[in-house]
Amino acid sequence: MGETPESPLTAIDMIEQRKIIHIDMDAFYAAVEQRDHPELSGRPVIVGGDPSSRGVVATCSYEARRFGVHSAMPSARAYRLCPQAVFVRPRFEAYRAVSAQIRTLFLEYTDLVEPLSLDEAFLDVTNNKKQMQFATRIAREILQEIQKRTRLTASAGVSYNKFLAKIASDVHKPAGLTVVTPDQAETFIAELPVRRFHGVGRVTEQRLLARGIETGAELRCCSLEELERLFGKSGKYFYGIARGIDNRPVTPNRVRKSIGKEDTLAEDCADKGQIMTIFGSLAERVSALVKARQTSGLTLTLKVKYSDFQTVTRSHTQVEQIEDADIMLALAEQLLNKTEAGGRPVRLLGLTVSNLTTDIPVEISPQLELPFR
Ligand code: TTP
Repeated sequence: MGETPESPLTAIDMIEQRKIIHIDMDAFYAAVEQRDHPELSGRPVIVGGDPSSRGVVATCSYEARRFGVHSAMPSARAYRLCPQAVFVRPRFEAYRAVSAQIRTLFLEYTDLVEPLSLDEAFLDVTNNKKQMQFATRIAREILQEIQKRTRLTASAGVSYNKFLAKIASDVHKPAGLTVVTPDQAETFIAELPVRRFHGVGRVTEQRLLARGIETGAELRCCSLEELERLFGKSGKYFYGIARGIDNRPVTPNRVRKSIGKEDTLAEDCADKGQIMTIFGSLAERVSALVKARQTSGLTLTLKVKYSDFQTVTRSHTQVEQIEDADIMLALAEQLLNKTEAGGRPVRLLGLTVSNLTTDIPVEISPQLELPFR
């Protein structure tokens, strides 16, 4: 175990069964706010941007979810759905502190801890420091201990691979524990709507639905060739997970795949000159980050979100390393010409360098890319 075999279709899961736990804190930022401000408990709480701005919702309490409010929704819309909600600004320091507490706890069980964000991690407890036999028992103990140490609740998924553990943790939220055993996996996956599969975003979902593929059972009917035609390299991954196979190891030190920045504009903009000025500033910032990490990349990706929220990306890959702002800006201009920006007003612009030439460990940080203005 530990190494990813060449093909995800080699059923390592069946040969040497692993014990994987996925832990995810419940309504994380909102729960921390309710804990620290008891007058907010039991009330709809929305953490994120101010409703009078163009900001978005980072998350909200379960009381607010009943009104249809959810993450990434414009705060102004959240306010219309739930005017009685209390809007609060995120306090990342508080969230980081909790994140450190739960991480310390996880490390008491295993060193194979892979954080996905501040409030979420995979643990491989196949061989654990407490010599405990049952992963379910470990998960239950961890949930209790999280509650004791942080006065917050979390949910857990237990299974034999990451894919299943992650989906399972979402099944009985909040404060839930869900186990998917190898015998249950086939039925569990067959009934899942494809949107719940990790890695299926809105675009992929639409492509699958357009082909009449709505559930795991239907995904399983697709041949490997068909899935590779549809999704390129990811085709193999989808083929595997439809069969309950996911050999990805729990990797404690994930490496960063890209370095980028994006800006939501204060107002929609259709002026190409102004758009290039913003790319100038983005290029400066991305270049500074790339240099600070002593790396460079071979691919530059430009992102444009039009005022109707449609998002497009354009990429360029070259053999020379990309690290200087002026090179990024020149490439950005070429890429921008392949979009409709200017002709169509834009609301967000982004620039990302990927194909990095050195391994940079991921530092887990809050999702700052969302505008909290
Ligand atoms: P999630 O784990 O996706 O959500 P959650 O913990 O708020 O709620 P759930 O109980 O359904 O898991 O995200 C963790 C935190 O990350 C969340 O509290 C706020 C932040 N976040 C954003 O800032 N923007 C986003 O779009 C999302 C999805 C999360």
